[in-house]
Amino acid sequence: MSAEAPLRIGVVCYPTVGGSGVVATEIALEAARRGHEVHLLSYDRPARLSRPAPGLRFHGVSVSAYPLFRYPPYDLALATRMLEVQEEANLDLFHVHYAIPHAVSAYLANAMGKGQLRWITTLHGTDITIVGADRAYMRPTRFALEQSAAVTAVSRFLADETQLMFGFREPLEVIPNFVDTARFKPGTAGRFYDRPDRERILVHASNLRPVKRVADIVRAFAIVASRVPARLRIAGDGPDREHALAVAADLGVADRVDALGSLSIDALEKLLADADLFLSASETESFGLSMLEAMSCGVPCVSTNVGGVSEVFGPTGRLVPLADPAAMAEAALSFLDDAAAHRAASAAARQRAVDEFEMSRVVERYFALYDRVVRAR
Ligand code: GMT
Repeated sequence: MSAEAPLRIGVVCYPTVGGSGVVATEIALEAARRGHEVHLLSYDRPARLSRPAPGLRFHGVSVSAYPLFRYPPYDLALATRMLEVQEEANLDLFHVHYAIPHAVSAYLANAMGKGQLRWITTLHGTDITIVGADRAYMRPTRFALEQSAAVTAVSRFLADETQLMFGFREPLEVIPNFVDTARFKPGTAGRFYDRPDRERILVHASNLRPVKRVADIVRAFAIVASRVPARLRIAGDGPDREHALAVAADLGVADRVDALGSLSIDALEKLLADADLFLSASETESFGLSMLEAMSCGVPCVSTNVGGVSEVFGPTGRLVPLADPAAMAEAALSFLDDAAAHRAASAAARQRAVDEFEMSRVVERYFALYDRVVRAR
């Protein structure tokens, strides 16, 4: 079979705005554009699957709300749906994103289907660094990874963590996340030094979970805003939204913080394209997809020096210690108080996104892997 032969591919992911769902959906859409038959399974339509796409079918997975089930068994419902789709479409392979519980559901579907399924598992982050390290999930996750036809990780950091924390000894390919640099590109509105009010637009985009430490971003922003005209735009929604807004009120910057909620991809592109700086204060970040999208828009990034972020930044952006909003503010001001430094950082960020993480080139590596897995049957 040649790399170009159309395949029948099942993709399993979480549908939320989080990066793994974005990566999975973009791969699925690209596979469909290239003529493969794609079946995408999730409990909801993924955020980036806003329009119907020829060649791609969405299969919803529903879990019944039986009163006895304090914890509805999604992994069982997913395994059943995977096997049904396998039988109906005679898939060549599944590609599951985020190990828990997707890889375990794949194993179960395969066992029920007497060995019909092959699946590739892509590790994204907390499936290894936080959730996977929980004793309750560790053994089934490691087992399902060992049974996968191939396992990939989105950064070297995550691959190393998987080997270290899981004692995982099988081959593990690093395929980084990617960005469509034609969509995520610098805007036409110019940067702060082009605007009459010289207001600096700082952005953050995430699912606002505790791991993102959004309050640290607000604290860093308050320092920045005490030195230069500035506004913070927060995209996304999650459990720490109210806390972040309360910190903004305590620090007297509530009127300069916009909590925008979940955005469509078009709105996110516009937000990033017109921004001056992206801030990330995460406790851990295996990759940091929204930062890559910001870089692609020519937006310099400042992030905590955690996980795989340095692999994404390369020589661009600035890394600061965890839980140090003052250091984050100083790093931010090094770009926001110096137009020449900002121009250089903006160009370097865009260049790195184009050179290292352009979607079509990275996705090609997944298709090569699909081909290898199918050939090895
Ligand atoms: O692992 C998570 O927290 C969720 C996951 C997701 O579904 O968004 O995020 C991870 O995967 C992204 C896509 O590969 C990465 O860009 C994020 O860095 C990673 N998050 C963490 O490691 C905290």
